[in-house]
Amino acid sequence: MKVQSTKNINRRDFLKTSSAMAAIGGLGMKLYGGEIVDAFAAPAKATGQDEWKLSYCAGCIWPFCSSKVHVKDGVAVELEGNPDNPYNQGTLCLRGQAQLGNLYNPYRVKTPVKRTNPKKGRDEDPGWVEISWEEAFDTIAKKMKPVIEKDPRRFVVRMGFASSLNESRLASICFPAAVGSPNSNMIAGALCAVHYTPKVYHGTYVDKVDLQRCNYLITAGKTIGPNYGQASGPCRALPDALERGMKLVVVDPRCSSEASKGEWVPIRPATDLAFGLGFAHTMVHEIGRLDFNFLKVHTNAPYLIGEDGLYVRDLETGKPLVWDSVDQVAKTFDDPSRKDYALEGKFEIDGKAAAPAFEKLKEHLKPYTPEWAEEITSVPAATIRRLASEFVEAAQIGSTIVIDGIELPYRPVAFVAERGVASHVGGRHAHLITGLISALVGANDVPGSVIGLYPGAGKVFAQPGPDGTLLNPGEKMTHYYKGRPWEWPVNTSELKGMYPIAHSAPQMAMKVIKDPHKYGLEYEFDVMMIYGENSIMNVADGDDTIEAYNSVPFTFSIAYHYDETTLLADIVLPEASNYEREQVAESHPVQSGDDSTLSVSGVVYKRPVVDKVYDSLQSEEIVTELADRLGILYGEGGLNDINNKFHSIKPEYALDLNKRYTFDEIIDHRMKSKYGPEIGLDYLREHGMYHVRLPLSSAFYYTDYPDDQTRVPIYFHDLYAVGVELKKNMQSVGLELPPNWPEDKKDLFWNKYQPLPLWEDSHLFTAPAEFDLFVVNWRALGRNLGIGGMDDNPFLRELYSKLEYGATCFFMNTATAASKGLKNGDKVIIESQHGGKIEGQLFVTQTIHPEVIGTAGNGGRYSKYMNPVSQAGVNFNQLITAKEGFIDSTSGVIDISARVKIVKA
Ligand SMILES: Nc1nc2c(c(=O)[nH]1)N[C@H]1C(S)=C(S)[C@@H](COP(=O)(O)OP(=O)(O)OC[C@H]3O[C@@H](n4cnc5c(=O)[nH]c(N)nc54)[C@H](O)[C@@H]3O)O[C@H]1N2
Ligand SMILES: Nc1nc2c(c(=O)[nH]1)N[C@H]1C(S)=C(S)[C@@H](COP(=O)(O)OP(=O)(O)OC[C@H]3O[C@@H](n4cnc5c(=O)[nH]c(N)nc54)[C@H](O)[C@@H]3O)O[C@H]1N2
Ligand SMILES: [Mo]
Repeated sequence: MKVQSTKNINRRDFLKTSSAMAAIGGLGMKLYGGEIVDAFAAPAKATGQDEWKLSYCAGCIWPFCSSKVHVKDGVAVELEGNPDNPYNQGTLCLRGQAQLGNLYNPYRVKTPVKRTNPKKGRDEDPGWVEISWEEAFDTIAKKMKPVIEKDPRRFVVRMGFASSLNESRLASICFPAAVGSPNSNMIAGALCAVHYTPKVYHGTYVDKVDLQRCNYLITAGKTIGPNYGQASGPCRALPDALERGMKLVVVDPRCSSEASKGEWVPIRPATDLAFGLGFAHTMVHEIGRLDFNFLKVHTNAPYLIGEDGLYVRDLETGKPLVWDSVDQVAKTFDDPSRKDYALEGKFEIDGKAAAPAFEKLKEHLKPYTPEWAEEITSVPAATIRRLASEFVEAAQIGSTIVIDGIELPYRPVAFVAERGVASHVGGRHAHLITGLISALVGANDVPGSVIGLYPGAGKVFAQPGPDGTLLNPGEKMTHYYKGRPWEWPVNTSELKGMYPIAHSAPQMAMKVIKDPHKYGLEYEFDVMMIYGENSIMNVADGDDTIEAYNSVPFTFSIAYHYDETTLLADIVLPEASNYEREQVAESHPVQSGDDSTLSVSGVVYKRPVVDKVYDSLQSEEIVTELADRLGILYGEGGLNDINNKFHSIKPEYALDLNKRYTFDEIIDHRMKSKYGPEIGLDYLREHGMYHVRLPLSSAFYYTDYPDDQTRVPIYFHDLYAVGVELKKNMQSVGLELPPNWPEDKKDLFWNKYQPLPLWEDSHLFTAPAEFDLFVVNWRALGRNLGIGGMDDNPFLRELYSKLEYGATCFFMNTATAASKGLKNGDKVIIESQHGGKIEGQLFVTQTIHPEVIGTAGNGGRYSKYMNPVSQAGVNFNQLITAKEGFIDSTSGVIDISARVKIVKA
């Protein structure tokens, strides 16, 4: 087959190509690829159509930038941002602008296919043969039926971010639930265990910064928008805040575009916990100016901790006790007779020693001086001291601000972290300590600080739990508080009982799929569904993933293009592309924002803007048909029932359990249930969106924090309690550690459950000396994930190589290069302590820490069936590992850094 590279085509040519492609859709197309010249041969049919259709982008995981699509003669020819949307206000980012490439991509899956080569592997050609949808559905149903009858757990789903762009989650979550399988593995999260800290401090799975009022912002291992060029809120709010005079401090091994607009604090990778400990030490032991009132009534600082590390509880009510420093007696945390809380001191309760959590924290922080932190992080002690005192100063402890007539604490500071901090061994503690530092000055869910996600929903997400600490029954991740239930024999592929508060653990599941009995399962896997995930390229130990996938007898993939995981499927089902889908997405401000969006939320809507270019279906249509054939669409526990429950559809709009719906009808039910009878399909079709602006004060959950009842931790009691429980459960079946966790790394497993973060050396600090550098990776502007077909899109690939300066190169510090006798442009090999190797070109720069090698994004895709432009760059993930002992035991996260050496190629 001849595949023509589209590497060099320019925009005009591409659009010509695209127009024609639509017109030839359905004609004798090649299974994949196709000569671009073919397309010119068949001009679009003139129908006189010339209109702008309302839609939204879905080119990244925050799919709520509204767009308009110019459609002429049945062909989408132009995209624009829709000014009516308060988030993107008429703009689209570069990825959004390139989405026509997603629609008219000749390398899409064009028709259902089956493989004819039974051998599966990196170099095996699947030998795709075109089949009808009927044959595809029939084959899959025949394979699945016996599984459902025998043991539905034998069905496993591997889904990634490309699946979650479809907010219905009908295929990725509801379908496996209707099958009755608990094995629905989310790929996203293996390298970004970022939800725990926002959950603990705000009750929502991510948080955001109030940039309109913040005066001093520290980000660590996180971009708050502009780094990946978001078109919605943050991209405008950050520059505005900087212009207003907000100070931005960026703690990162590399100087990102954001860092270049503020103070860059170069840090040795994976040492953020040490930085946080040194920072907190300075605040508590040297500055001593904290928000003591907030600590007393809104944190667990006064809770008495016993010798066992757990809360000391009132025997009668079971409530945690505090020490009333006036009455000199222990009382329950919410006793209305309290006069004052002791934060320090040592007490005796029922003959046993106890001390307030704050006392414990203070004692714990003592050895972690800035000098100690300097040794580990390479950040000078003087810098840590200066930043801590600037932070405390800027916090304006005690000040208030009136918003909507409500007087609220005003703390215009924020310390936020994300993937770069959280995704290391010890990363959960490192992330938590940023929340702790903010809490020490009361900068939690108040104006100017870090706040929860959904405006107006404080009452839902910041509810008081029985211990007085924040509990959030409003979202589906409540396991973070108490841990998922213990299971023995092991029930789930992700070992949820042994990693009860892990983010998501597709990398564990990959091992379990390969070797179920070794991990304590009593069953094997018979059928696998792949949907928009790439655990070969995006996670770690790709060859192990291939082996695991090969061990499942039958696999089907709902696919947009022939990505690497899809190459291992037996049947491939073509998915409609972004602009061919009917879909809704919830909009709410993320990461950061200003008053234009902070209290706005709603929904965006789209429907196909053109006729299907190829013979594809939406995933919702696919699984509805499958469920029907499998007899799991109707009745209690059927797909309709699960859909009702998953989206909490109100009874009056609930789907009839015995009716087959089209997906637009389902959208109508869901939207009316959520927004009222007026906001159904008709409304959304006319307007393309629905947004509600609430009073600004509703963005700050503090307004819903009852004193004494909605506390956040400065002592990670619940994390510790989960560990205590886990140890007990494991011991009850004779285990000291999960299967395969190395004996000599036992402490590394259990210490991550400590209530106060301990610094410990991970494998990054004990690697053989020849691996003298650290490697890091970050999201690139034109490729922050593989969704929206970013890797396969010639526009984006071209922009990516130009905009992200040196993007497909290895960044190395100028001084380091000189000391190694290397220069800009040299061909080099990076070899990891774990054995992986990648080859590329050196980019010598001062914008990276001297001990670090860095590379942006993820490339080097090897599927020969995708556009060849996707092969550019390197697959960073070959340098890291998902092996037990090298991951964080609490989050399950894979360390995104490794020690490496570099040699000239
Ligand atoms: N090197 C490196 N690795 C990373 C990251 C990184 O920054 N750098 N980020 C990590 C993080 S934080 C995450 S969350 C994960 C995400 O990892 P995944 O969840 O795997 O997400 P993606 O790569 O975005 O997309 C998955 C697959 O879907 C395909 N695809 C694209 N569009 C569509 C579509 O419309 N439909 C279907 N069915 N498939 C589609 C893509 O080609 C890709 O193969 O990656 C992690 N891996
Ligand atoms: N528009 C848009 N938004 C997105 C996404 C998207 O695809 N599109 N993806 C979403 C997803 S899945 C995720 S997980 C988040 C990720 O969001 P972020 O975590 O903000 O993104 P990254 O660029 O992956 O990594 C952040 C930074 O960590 C730095 N870093 C690496 N190692 C270390 C370290 O050891 N210490 C410190 N301090 N820094 C380090 C990197 O240099 C990089 O600058 O973004 C989400 N937001
Ligand atoms: Mo992620």
